[in-house]
Amino acid sequence: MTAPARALDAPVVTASTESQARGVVALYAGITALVFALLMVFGLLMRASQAGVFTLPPDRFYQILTAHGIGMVAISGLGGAAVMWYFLSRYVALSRGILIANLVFFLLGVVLVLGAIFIGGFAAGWTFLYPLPARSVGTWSAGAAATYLVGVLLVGVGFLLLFLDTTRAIISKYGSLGKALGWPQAFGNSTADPPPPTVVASTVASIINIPAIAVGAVILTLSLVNALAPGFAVNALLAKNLIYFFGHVFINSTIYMSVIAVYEILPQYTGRPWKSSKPFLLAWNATMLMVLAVYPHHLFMDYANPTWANVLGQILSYTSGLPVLAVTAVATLGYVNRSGIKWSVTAALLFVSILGWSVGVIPAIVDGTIAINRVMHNTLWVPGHFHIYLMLGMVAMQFGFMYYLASNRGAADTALDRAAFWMFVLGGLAFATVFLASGAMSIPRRWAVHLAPWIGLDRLGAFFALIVVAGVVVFVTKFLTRARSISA
Ligand code: HEM
Ligand SMILES: [Cu+2]
Repeated sequence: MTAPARALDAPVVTASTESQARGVVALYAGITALVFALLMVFGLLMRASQAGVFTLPPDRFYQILTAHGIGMVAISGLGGAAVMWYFLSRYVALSRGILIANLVFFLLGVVLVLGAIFIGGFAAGWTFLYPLPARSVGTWSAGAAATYLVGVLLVGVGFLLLFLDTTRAIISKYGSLGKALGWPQAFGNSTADPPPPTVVASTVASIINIPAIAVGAVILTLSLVNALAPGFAVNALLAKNLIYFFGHVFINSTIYMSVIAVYEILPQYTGRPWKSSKPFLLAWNATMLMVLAVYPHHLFMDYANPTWANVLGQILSYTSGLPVLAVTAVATLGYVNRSGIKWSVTAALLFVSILGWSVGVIPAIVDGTIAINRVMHNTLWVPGHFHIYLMLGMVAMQFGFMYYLASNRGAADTALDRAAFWMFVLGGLAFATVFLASGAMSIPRRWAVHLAPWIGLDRLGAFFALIVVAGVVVFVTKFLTRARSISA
């Protein structure tokens, strides 16, 4: 490359390419906003049906459950990629073509997945647990299962391209992944400036997703063959290991991409730039390794899985996400404390996202304990914990990013925005707490039909879900009315 020498952290894109790319990022964010709202309405429908407000036929319920699960996971990836790309492109030269290609794969995949579910009746859950896709007992056809699997595969291919591109761009700028992870500063005594937090987080998200998506593609392909030629069998325990390695890493990486919004935007409010301190670098490196090995916590009920793997799953459940969360939470409090911060909706969403992530990890750790998991595993405790850190953590980061984009275009916060913020935060916390309480009462998860004694909590859950949805509709409307000017 013969580009002129430039300071390591100087922007590498010109103003015009930046505004073109910003258009694609705004499109990503706009689609993310809309899909979040739609899938939350799906969630509300499920909760209202469990509550007996109206009745979804069970087959429809499981279709919606499948769509809500796979849709939320995929769209979180898209929204996370938007945050990562927007900020990472300030430091390294990313390919706009790949950004567009990922979106095309995504949309094609979504069409297939939606068709498989709502036309084909596929309802095996987003985790397409082997051999369920091929054993529908007549509920859906092999063609529907195959369509779903191919759709998810297409989405995966798009993301794989994107992460290969971020990896390529990072290596070509920093020389090696180790340097982009700050190894010389973390483990050596280099006094050179460490890579900025955005680069560190993006490097981790890219590194962990490449094997995760590759493994996902393997099991999707094997399941596809099994759906079309049932004589071809796969070891079910191996299949489950592959699926959860992929699923755990991918969904966690959405948090690691989205938290970049906190690193980049909050300093604009506090006036204190976020630094890659030594603990910060060590934490990200530690989490990168642990997140790859913690997934056996999804297999505690699989007694045939090797005990050592499950023990590893338990221990790492206590430690895997903690380093990054701890350095981020402590630094957030430190940066915000006495900074004279002005609490716009953007800043408030980003701040709350760190609280939501922190709070959600506590019931997650409880569930990651084998002795407790034996009791709680298939209860609503599980959706209870992940709705906290996904909705009040990761999704809050992404909406914070959207408010940031909109307010950069002069959109002032209104009283309605502030009301929506509180509806989202308080409604979301209450909604998830009802799940936790239901789990503590051993109410099972993934049941379309609930027994009479559970209905009271279900109604409460549906009521709080409605509040969240109302808040999110405000968020989304605000962003979409501004999105066109962001891309201009
Ligand atoms: C208003 C917001 C939301 C509502 C009302 C809602 C509602 C629900 C309900 C009722 C379930 C099924 C619980 C059961 O097993 O009985 C569920 C599952 C789930 N939700 Fe949500 N949800 C919301 C937001 C989110 C968000 C933001 C995410 C992720 C970004 C998410 C991801 C999931 C996942 C992965 C499942 C598990 C699906 C499965 O068991 O296969 N949800 N949600
Ligand atoms: Cu997990």
